[in-house]
Amino acid sequence: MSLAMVATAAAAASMVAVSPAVSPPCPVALVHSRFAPAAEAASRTAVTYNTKLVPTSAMVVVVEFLGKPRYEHGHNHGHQHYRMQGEARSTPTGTPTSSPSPQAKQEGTSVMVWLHGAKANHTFGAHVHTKTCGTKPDDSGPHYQNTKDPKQPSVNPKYANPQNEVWLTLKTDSSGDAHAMTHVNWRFRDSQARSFVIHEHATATQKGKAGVAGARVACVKVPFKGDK
Ligand SMILES: [Cu+2]
Repeated sequence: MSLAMVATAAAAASMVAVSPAVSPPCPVALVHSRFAPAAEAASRTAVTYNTKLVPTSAMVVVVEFLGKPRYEHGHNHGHQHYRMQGEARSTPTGTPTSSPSPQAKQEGTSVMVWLHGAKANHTFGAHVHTKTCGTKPDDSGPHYQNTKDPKQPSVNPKYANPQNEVWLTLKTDSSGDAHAMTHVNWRFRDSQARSFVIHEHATATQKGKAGVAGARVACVKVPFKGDK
């Protein structure tokens, strides 16, 4: 192989590496933290309000990425394997684009969460909230909604539902570990979704109670991003 051919092959390989078909999407927000006592909220990324359910030894990872994963069903162990399928971050010629195409925008947003070392065999409801975490559980404000319910607090299933808000269910195993992800068909408005809140039980869906999941037991500061 001539030197020129080697160079061409290397260039081709590097172009394959940036092709959206084979590279995972870049996370637009990624937080990895241990939970601190709520009193330290000003300086810490993740805080707990209930150390029986989420001890300070527990850890959390929250990842937001644009686009959606492609599911691949695994064999018979009840969970899904997935491969991330990103949106175009560059044109086929490798030239960076200034904004995602309308097609890419339609692919929405995915949020993945790993919880490690929380109360074992417990089901937590969790959502993206509008404000950042504080020393008090309510400091994180209401749920982030793509279409805002004019009536707040929003318990109307028309607005308080997992397509208009970001909901996850974290069901821990016997070691207190859980993993969950969700996908919505829209992008966050920048700086308007600032925390990931873990609640004491699963999220209700019925009228008058939609989106309610009990006390806020822990909070993670996440700078969720939209298109900009
Ligand atoms: Cu919530």
